[in-house]
Amino acid sequence: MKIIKADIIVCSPGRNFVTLKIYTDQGIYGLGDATLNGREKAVATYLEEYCIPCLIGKDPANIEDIWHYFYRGAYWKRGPVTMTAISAIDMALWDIKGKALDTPLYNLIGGKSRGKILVYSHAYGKDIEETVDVVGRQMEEGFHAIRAQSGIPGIDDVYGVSKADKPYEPAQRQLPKESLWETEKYLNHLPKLFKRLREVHGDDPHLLHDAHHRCTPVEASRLAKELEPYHLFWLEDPVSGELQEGLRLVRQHSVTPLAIGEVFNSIYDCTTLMTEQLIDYIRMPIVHGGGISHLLKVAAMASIYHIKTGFHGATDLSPVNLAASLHFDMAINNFGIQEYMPHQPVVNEVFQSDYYFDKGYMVIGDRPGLGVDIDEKAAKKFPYQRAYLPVNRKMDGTMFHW
Ligand code: KDG
Ligand code: MG
Repeated sequence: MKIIKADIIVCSPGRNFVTLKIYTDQGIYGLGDATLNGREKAVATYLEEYCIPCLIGKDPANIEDIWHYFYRGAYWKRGPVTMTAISAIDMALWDIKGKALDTPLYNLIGGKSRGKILVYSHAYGKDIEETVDVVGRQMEEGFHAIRAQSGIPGIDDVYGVSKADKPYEPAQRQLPKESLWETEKYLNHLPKLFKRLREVHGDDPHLLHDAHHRCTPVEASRLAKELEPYHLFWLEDPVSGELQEGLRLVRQHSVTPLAIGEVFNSIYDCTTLMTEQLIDYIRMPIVHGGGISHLLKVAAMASIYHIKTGFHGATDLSPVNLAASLHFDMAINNFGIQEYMPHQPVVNEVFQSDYYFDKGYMVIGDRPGLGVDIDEKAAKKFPYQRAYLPVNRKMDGTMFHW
């Protein structure tokens, strides 16, 4: 089999998505998600200008060799743009292999390790009581694991909380929105939220929280320690992860489980975290972490250190990535949990998938490959629109992590 052509489909059904479609001389094609929120065209150009010309004529069966061709062969290794492009190629090649062998992806990477995939939802409210109510509603919908974020008195714009009466979507079709932040207010507020959640909803639901890279190690240590009585499933991104050693302090001071990695893009971003057992869950998604081939290595290394996966799954990762993630979650032994933020219904006009939510779990079908397709005619109805994630400043104007 030979690769004869590859197209990039950039569309915006409610939000931007970049999809790579690789065609073979035997009529089989494969899809890969290449969406990097707020930097979509950078990945599309990298693929178009540098990767696709080198793909033509290659045998799509040689996934490992092609991965290294683009990783080692580029000389300029790693980085989110490059790794998202490599991830998209890798996903598309696994999709082709599954279709060629007429078997679902999970079968190619170990078969079924479980029957269904535990997912967590997003609950948020303008204040503690509203968040507590939303968590209750999601428990009634069947979720066993729920991420809780709430508005904070004195902070106008809080990560993970939608002010408008519509689903949370941080990327906006305007120049970056500037938010203002004060960590001290957040640290004082958060334990009150989780105290109330346990009072009202008891011990059963798995509760998660995303600190979204906002704390220093000592602030994160205080937070993780004060949250201990409420037994979180995980505290996510307690510190910014560029300095892996920053997690040491948090670990020394608390037994709250820690998750990190949604902005990582290679195994080298988390080797210290794994070998020193500084985390409990690794969140690098397939779309930004080097694809299925690289994540298999990350998951294998994680398993040695009792670390489980908890793939990023926000709505800026397309249904192609979600399908690949669910197959992966199904196959590996050290799967932990999958983030699940349902896409807006309009997204289903463009992408057709066979996964579905059932009583707190995702279930996948047995279509060959990733089991997801794209309707290119429908995609054309939703042209790309430039959008940015917000930026964040401290109250005095200093630039801060978002
Ligand atoms: O594009 C950025 C979002 O994907 C991110 O802010 C979402 O932190 C996130 C999460 O945990 O889903
Ligand atoms: Mg996050």
